[in-house]
Amino acid sequence: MGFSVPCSWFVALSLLCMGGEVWSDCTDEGIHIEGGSYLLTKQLQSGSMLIYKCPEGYYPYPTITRLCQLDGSWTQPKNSSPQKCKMVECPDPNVLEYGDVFPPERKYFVDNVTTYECYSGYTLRGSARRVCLPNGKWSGSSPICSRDLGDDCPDPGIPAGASRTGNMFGVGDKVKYSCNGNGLFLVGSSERVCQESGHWTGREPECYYKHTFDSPLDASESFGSAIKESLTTLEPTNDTQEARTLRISKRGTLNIYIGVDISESIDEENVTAAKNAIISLISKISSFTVSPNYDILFFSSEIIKVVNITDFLNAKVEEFTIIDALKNFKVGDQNTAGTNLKLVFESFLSQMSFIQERVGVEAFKEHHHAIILFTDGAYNMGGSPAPTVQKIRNLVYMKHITGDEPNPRKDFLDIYIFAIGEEIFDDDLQPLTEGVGGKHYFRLNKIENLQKTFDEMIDEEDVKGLCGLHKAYERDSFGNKREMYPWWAQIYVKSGQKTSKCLGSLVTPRFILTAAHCFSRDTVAADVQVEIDDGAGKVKVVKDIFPHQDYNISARVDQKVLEFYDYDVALILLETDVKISFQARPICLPCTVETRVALKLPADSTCAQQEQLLLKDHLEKLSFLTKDKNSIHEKDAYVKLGDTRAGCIKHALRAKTKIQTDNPEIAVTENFLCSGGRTIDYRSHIACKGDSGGAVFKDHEYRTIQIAVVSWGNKEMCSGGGLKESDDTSRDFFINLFRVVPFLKSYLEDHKFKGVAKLQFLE
Ligand SMILES: *[C@@H]1O[C@H](CO)[C@@H](O)[C@H](O)[C@H]1NC(C)=O
Ligand SMILES: *[C@@H]1O[C@H](CO)[C@@H](O)[C@H](O)[C@H]1NC(C)=O
Ligand SMILES: *[C@@H]1O[C@H](CO)[C@@H](O)[C@H](O)[C@H]1NC(C)=O
Ligand SMILES: *[C@@H]1O[C@H](CO)[C@@H](O)[C@H](O)[C@H]1NC(C)=O
Ligand SMILES: CC(=O)N[C@H]1CO[C@H](CO)[C@@H](O)[C@@H]1O
Repeated sequence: MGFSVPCSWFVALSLLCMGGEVWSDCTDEGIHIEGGSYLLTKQLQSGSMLIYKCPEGYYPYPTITRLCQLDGSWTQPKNSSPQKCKMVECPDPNVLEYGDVFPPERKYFVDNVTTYECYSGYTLRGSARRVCLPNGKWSGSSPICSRDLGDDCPDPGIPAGASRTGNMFGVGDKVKYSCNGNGLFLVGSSERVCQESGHWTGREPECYYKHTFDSPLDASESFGSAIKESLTTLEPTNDTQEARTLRISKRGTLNIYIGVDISESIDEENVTAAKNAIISLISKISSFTVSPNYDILFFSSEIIKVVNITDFLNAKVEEFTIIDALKNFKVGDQNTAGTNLKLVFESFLSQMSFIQERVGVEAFKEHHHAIILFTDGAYNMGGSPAPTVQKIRNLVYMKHITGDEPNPRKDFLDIYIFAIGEEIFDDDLQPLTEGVGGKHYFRLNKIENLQKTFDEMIDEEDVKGLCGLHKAYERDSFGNKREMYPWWAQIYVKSGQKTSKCLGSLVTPRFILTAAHCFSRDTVAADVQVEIDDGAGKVKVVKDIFPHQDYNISARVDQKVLEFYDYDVALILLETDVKISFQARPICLPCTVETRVALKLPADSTCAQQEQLLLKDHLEKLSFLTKDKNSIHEKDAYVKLGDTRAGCIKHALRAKTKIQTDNPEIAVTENFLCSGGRTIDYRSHIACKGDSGGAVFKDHEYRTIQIAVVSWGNKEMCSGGGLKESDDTSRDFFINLFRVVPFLKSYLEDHKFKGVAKLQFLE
């Protein structure tokens, strides 16, 4: 060859060795496949990749891809049998101990059904019936026949296709797995140790063929639980607690490094699909309470940095900035020939070293690192990435860990690899994964499955408990925006022939918070109807209503306040729980433990600290909602605090029909927040009649915290409702929830209501 780059068999896979010289073309002779089809990446030119395709349930055999070589010949698979589509096989289930497998066969193919029975005296765990699936895996879970012999750990069983050494299941005992037979390789933990907790380390390994793939559901379940474990902020309640559950301590930082292969082996149109999958991943991660730092790059023979993690050290980087950077990325003139996986790890390593230098060694100890790589693993430049991965381990573990040596820092590094491509280099890729617990190596045969994996990754069930969690953008086209404001409720109150409307907010699955003035003294539960569309019926039956005990509209008539709205809050108790989902979820309330966690305040922080954080400036921008026909809109409320408050509340006196005193503080007590007015810089919206009782809220990252309740205004400016802007003197008054905590606590925390979920308030 006319140039000096050494060409290994690996390099022969790429275009790199072709230089600019003219080479002979290949022919289409003898390349067809029985029962399938093929495609060519560059017709019959040298360097073209031939990719065989088979219908579902079949795989190309003996090879998946062939390359048109420089001399005009196609690479030949080692096995010279004619190319055809073979039926997908599942690994041998006849490895069951103390039980029988029906039917006993030598091989099992797609749709074959097996059933399992244990010998007498043994009980079955796992699936009694399994079906061989088109992705080469058995449905369900491994059957295990075991007898209770008082072992510390349960019998870990033997996965299909594998054999196990080690039959002792006491604390410290070790079992080892390998896969039997031709073409099978092990994915997952090859070794598991029985722990004091009665659990085995790691996760049951699996035996894969080259034609075995993870379904998006498999991948999302295992990746989702692994990533969730590192994302959920778990606070150390007990310092002697096992270190594993403390992946991110209060001060902890999560750094996520993402690398996407765009070399020719993963074809170009799929880059968009990969980008969308990453956007989906980032949005999923952001639905947790932790906001990680990201480093995102695309790579081939060179790397293209899209998001630089060092930017996060200087300032907060918003999620949309990251997403925009990803969306705007285009594969341009970059040299996409060749793959340098080593360079990718070197880049991540240098970023880690940079972070360590910047934050210092002590603070770096609190940094958790997760590398997520998407590639087929066909690196052909730069050499093996393994030594660089070792350097990353040494850096994060803060020492060189060998063999079975205990590693107290093992929870601080995870390397996940999503192997995607027509032909995957498992032997090179799998050893690069790192981390304890969940699975770290995934094989996906289609890039679409990547997006599905992340879409399904975090189950709504998993984040059910989180108050105020919401999506940042409207996802449905009906304009009902439930996913943005999952806590909003519509309230109808009947009074004789008339029905009036208020808004409210879901604060626990059973309670709605609203304004007391929505009800009259005679209102009973049967007059009230709550609508909140949780997917299980829109209309909710009301069991009881509880206005604040000090609410009394005529309490200050003698002081010339004809309508006095202090303590204008009420709680509505529903007959049954609202079904919690992304469409219906409680908002966070002040002075609760949940809000403390959402605000990432320390465990010993106070209610006053929450207030300072949420209402800190002399002007604080809050929001509230209005309903207009069938859609809801967000309104701005600039609340005047500190020295600007007096100037705001004096306009209360304009409400002549309600207030005839000349001292505004008699009508507007300290319990009210004041909003409205306009300047060059801002303009509040004005509350309309139907907005009463609605939440006045503020978002903190992905959580919404209710700060006040819409109570009354000094001017009637919007009979029709909708988004009306304030004029110079229009003002709205909201009940500040920080002033009515004892009321909230008495209903939401105390044990008055059997079977109703309680909130935990701060001391
Ligand atoms: C398993 O599947 C193969 C291929 O479809 C079929 O020929 C065979 O009869 C099946 N065996 C059983 C026990 O269903
Ligand atoms: C912490 O956990 C350990 C082990 O579970 C227990 O023995 C100890 O009493 C706990 N300490 C506190 C303060 O709860
Ligand atoms: C990332 O940013 C740091 C410092 O801001 C810089 O030194 C480094 O070169 C950047 N990395 C890349 C790959 O652009
Ligand atoms: C409301 O306040 C007025 C004036 O102080 C008082 O007469 C009345 O009894 C109060 N109503 C209730 C229900 O407490
Ligand atoms: C690896 C992979 O998923 N390749 C896909 C790239 O995009 C084309 C066209 O959309 C698909 O046919 C390939 O399967």
